[in-house]
Amino acid sequence: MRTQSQLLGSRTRVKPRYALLPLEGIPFSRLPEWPQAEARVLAAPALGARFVEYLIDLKAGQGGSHEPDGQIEFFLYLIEGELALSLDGRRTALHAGGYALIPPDRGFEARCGVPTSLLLLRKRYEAAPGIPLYAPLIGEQAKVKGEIYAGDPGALLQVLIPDELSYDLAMNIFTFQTGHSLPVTETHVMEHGLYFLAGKGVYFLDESWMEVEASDFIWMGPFCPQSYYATGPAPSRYIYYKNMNREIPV
Ligand code: UGY
Ligand code: MN
Repeated sequence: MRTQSQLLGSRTRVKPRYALLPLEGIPFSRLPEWPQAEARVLAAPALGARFVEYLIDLKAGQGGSHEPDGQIEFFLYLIEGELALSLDGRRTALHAGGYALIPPDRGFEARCGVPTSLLLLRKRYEAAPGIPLYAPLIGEQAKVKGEIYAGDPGALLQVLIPDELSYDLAMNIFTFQTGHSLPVTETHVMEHGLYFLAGKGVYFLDESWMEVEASDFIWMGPFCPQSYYATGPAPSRYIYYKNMNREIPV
């Protein structure tokens, strides 16, 4: 929140093919499945996205739960704090960088002991003939090797979900050293929900370059031209969603 002596100019942009949403402009909401949490809706069908992404802030002792409905899958990533996640009768302690992918046939419960922030993505699972549903997946970012991206050691990609047909989505983390960039301007059918974890840079979206920094969210719709340069002084990092591995409906 700005003081009364500050100006109201904003980097926020909402366009048909993309949105740049600095966090300061997004109000809190309550959610039935996370009743005491302060939730911010980062992406929703109302924006044009075919998924929902929340930033959820929890105070110590707060949490959430979900009953399976056979249709919606969840990806959860801890930005800070710690979360006890109960799934399939087993409890796992997630710390910053911890994540879980929960298929549509499973429910879960989550509770934190310290103030905690997490990203939560909800998406309609896309079944494909002959492809079995995956099992729940729990992991830690620190244990996922950063692979050199397109031959540039200044751009490392961590793939949090195996690139296999049973998964209809990818969640990846990019880390760029200052001055490094994506190798091309991409244009692809997949959408992105991208949250900046650290640093700053300039993002190309559709027809314009714009400054971005930690805690910004970007939605990129299908075929939105996109590229990125990391500026400085520290490395920048973002986590992003991408729908993958399915036929494109006609
Ligand atoms: O995987 C991707 O499509 C990724 N290279 N896009 C991006 O970072 N905007
Ligand atoms: Mn992309």
